[in-house]
Amino acid sequence: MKFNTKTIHGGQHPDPATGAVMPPVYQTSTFAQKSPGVHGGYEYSRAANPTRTALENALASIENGTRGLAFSSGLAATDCVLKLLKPNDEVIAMDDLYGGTYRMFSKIYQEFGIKFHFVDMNDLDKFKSLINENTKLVWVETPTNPLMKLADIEAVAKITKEKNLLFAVDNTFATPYLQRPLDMGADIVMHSATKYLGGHSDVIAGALIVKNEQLGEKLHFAQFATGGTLGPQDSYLVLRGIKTLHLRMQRHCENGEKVANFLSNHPKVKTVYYPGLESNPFYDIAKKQMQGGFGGMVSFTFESGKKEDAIKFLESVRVFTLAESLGGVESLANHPALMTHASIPEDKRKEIGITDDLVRLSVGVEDAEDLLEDLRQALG
Ligand code: P1T
Repeated sequence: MKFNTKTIHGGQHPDPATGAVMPPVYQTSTFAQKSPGVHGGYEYSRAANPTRTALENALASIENGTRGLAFSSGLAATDCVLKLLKPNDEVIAMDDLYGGTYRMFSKIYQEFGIKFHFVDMNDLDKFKSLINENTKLVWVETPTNPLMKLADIEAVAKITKEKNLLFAVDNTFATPYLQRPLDMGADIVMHSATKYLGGHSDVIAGALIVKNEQLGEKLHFAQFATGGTLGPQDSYLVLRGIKTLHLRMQRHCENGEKVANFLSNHPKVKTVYYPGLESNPFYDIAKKQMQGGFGGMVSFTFESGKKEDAIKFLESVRVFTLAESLGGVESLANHPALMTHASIPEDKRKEIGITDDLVRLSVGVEDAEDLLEDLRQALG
């Protein structure tokens, strides 16, 4: 089955009780049993719920995995992976990450005795030099939030396989429409399903997808035992979103490219971060591992380098909405240093390039003309 068909039919069956084409929202916490322990596959909704199962099957299908797990947020999904670790274990993570992921690693799990190294995964020698007998997990976002850096998934996977390390890829920005990390050697794909998978800015959700069934069992055990599962109503919303993922992503990519080109030619704009620009240092990796476009996320800085110019721009947009989050049908604009990445200490932010004049755009699926006109007027 091709990807665009999988978004609609992958792992889906009409409801066995009624033939309903979309799974009903099984809004129940528990299921009647015939005799203690004898039931039809469902006992308690923290363990499994049929609406969540339908979503989890769709997730496994679109990422070419065997097992999908749906969580109450993207961070709950990440948290579940970290629960596979023990004190003294070490993690090597990409140096540019969503601020909340960095906060979880550095403020929660570091306190539990897990050591984190943050490195640019494009420096493979540096990456290899950090691996020791305690290293257990490699964590990569590609493209990264907010600087749109890429890691070569196949190259990293070659090393993690040799060294027997778990390799997780946060595929939130690319989505499986553009990139399928499990096919490139990653062990775990993670999503903030709040974003493109849900697609309509109306749900907080997360996902993990794996190929290896044993690993899937371990993750399901950690999820069931600690409780970060997604409710049936929200599972339904994400499943509905996935049905149009390919249509939305096609337009996100077209509009993203137009916005990136427009900004690249604007005299007030200094640097545009978009993997689809030929001038982008990650363009070759993007061509290799992202198929069918480069996504709808675009970040940029101002020629003046001034924070005030970024703020003025963000206060002036009219079609774009100034808000956290991304990946919905509507265009959003964000100031990473003051908003999504404020939890990263200032010196760290500056070191990796999250400057005070950096603006991040989530380019939606509106008419591109209206988006460009809005950017033109807001840039002044
Ligand atoms: O918000 P939540 O669903 O818990 O997902 C966390 C998360 C994980 N990974 C990436 C790449 C993300 O972008 C996010 C959430 N990001 C935002 C809310 C944001 O505006 O960047």
